[in-house]
Amino acid sequence: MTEMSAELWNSAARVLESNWAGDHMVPSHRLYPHQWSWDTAFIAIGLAYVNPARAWRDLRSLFEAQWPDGRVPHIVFDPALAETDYFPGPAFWGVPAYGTRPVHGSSGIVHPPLHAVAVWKVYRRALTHGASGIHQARTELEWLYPRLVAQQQYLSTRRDLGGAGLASIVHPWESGLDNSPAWDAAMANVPADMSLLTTHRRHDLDVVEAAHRPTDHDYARYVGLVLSYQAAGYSDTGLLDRHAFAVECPSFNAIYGTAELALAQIAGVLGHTTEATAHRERAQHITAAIVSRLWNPRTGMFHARDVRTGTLSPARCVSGFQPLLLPDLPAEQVTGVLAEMRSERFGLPSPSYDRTAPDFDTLRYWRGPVWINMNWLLRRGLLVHGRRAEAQELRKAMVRLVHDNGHYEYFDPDTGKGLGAPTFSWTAALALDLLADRSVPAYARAT
Ligand code: 2M8
Repeated sequence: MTEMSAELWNSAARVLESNWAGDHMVPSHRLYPHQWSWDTAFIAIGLAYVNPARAWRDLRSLFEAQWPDGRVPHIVFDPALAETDYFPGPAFWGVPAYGTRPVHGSSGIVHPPLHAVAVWKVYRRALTHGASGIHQARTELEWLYPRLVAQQQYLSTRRDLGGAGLASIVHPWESGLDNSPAWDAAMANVPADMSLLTTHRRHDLDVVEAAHRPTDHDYARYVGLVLSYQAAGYSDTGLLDRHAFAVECPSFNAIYGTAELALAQIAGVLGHTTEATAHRERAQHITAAIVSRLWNPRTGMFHARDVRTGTLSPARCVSGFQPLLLPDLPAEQVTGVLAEMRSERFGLPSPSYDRTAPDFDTLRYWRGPVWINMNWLLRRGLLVHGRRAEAQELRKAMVRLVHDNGHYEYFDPDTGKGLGAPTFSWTAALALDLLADRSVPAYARAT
């Protein structure tokens, strides 16, 4: 390891150590003090190198809060914290605690289902840890597998609002890419009742500059959408007729498809051969649906689809590259996405939004800054399609960015300056993985 790598490794391990909260990790103590769903997946991938027992504990903690209908909530609330430590907190969501873990309830919406991928990676890592590590990993795999399957089943049975085999998100928070321009067109139909912000106070602006966060206008809509979903007890039945936002996101669905591939590998290890085949077939169906519903041949990339109007968002966002994660993506789409990724609009590492768009914003959250998790997924997609040189270039760029600027939540795409939370868990965790893992995903295409 070079001196730079060793420094980065040690600082990343320290961030993860300081963000441990007893039985789960927090993304950041001040800004995000509870447990977040897809953060848990990214974090486990890196935590597996420095504390595998905690990686398993964190994943298990999240799934202990899974709802009876299979949904894995996007936030699980820590009972040791006050309502005012994060907005919207547990009382606002009004969800009971499911399962045995002593939590203060959860949110009612989901996050991208990256957990099967994380579980598979943590398991593979454990195989290098000797007999006791392997024994624990097998036990965890057996415990998690049916829960991961239930998570996918919730999405396929309750969230296929478009009826074509993709999962719809019903709140921008479900994408993990909160104020991405990908939702602007669909959000224009969502009423923004600004009076909601007089009764509900934002906590994020006490911690981070307003110019780096979503606007009040965005938050009024976010709150309104939760109230709308909550009105029928977070039921998905008839949602299209009564809820103002339903979108098929290319990143969410690419992860949804990739999860089936990871589940196929887990099912194989557990001896569920027929199920493994069914998972692989489902991944193929999801891939085909992404291509037929979200590809725009004129832009040469994937776009979010508004299920209520049947239209594709015009915005070019980094989420539109993520179907590269899928090994069966046809050559036309692979070539198109790679060309767009290398164009002057993006580059490596890719910003979250088209640099040439008039409203590209180098500071405002998911509307321009570079995010490590998105670029980590892009690197994985490049490896899946045998693009080793570009994957290596991206790996080096990410390592350099985090080393030089710190384990920030996101980065100014022009200067590299760190933005948002300064000791952010998934940035640290993925830095560890980038330093350690030069491998190619098992189902990568042969080159
Ligand atoms: C951000 O989202 C939360 C709401 O869930 C927020 O802004 O308060 C997003 O970046 C999301 O992707 C992430 O999981 C979460 C915690 O890191 O923060």
